Amino acid sequence: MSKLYKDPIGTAENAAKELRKITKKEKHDVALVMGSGWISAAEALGIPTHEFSVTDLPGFPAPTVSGHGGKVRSYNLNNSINALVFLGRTHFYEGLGMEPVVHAVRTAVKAGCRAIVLTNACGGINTDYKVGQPVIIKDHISLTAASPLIGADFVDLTDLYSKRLREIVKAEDSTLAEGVYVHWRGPAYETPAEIKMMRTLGADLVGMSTVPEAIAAHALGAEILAISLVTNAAAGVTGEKLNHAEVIAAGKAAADQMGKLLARILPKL
Ligand code: 8IG
Repeated sequence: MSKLYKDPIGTAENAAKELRKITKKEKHDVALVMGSGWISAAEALGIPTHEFSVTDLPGFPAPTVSGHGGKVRSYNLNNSINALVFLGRTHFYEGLGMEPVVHAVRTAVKAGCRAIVLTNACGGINTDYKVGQPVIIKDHISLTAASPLIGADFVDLTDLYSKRLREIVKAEDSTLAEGVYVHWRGPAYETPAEIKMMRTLGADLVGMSTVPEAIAAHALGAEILAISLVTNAAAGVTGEKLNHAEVIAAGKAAADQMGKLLARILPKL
């Protein structure tokens, strides 16, 4: 565990404390962050024991996503593991800084979670990828160069996207591809030239989330699994313009399959 991160204002610790109070669960084992397009996939996990607004916990900004965004659910899966599910997340492009972006995963780790599952919708840079395809993230490139860590906190990221967890998922579905994810600040999508640059750098996927959360949770000692859903071809790949409504539709169409996958793997992490 990173020695430098002290949760200086104690908000993650406080949020975990409040979570224990609300759920009456001393400990959660695994956490899931559901990105855009993934929120309805949570239905496959069954009936939660608790659902509440993320703003019921200290330190969370009000959600900007409509629908179920901004809700937190607690599940007891197979009568054995407690899963904490965040429906939606705060993004770096919102301009609130890094603290709110990583608050959910820090809260989860403080609540006892040893594994964190990060999901997102993203653009496909790799031309082999099809819209609606899930891809396991095996590594990342940070083009924001912004870190959630402050100070001389030299965390090793060699196995950031846990090989052990990736193997568990691939054992469940051997057809799943693995790729390198680029974190782009946004909120504007890339230009075609930027996508070409990213492909040259070795990237397969591009999105506006996940990377800060992975780093912050790993620095606190959690194991990370991250899965992207390709909801559009990246700029310049097809010649079509990028359209947010299309992204949402592709997410909805794949949500059922994604939910089933998550339900199968969560108890095994
Ligand atoms: I969904 O093409 C989704 N999120 N940066 N680029 C970036 N983020 C995305 C994209 C995309 N699609």
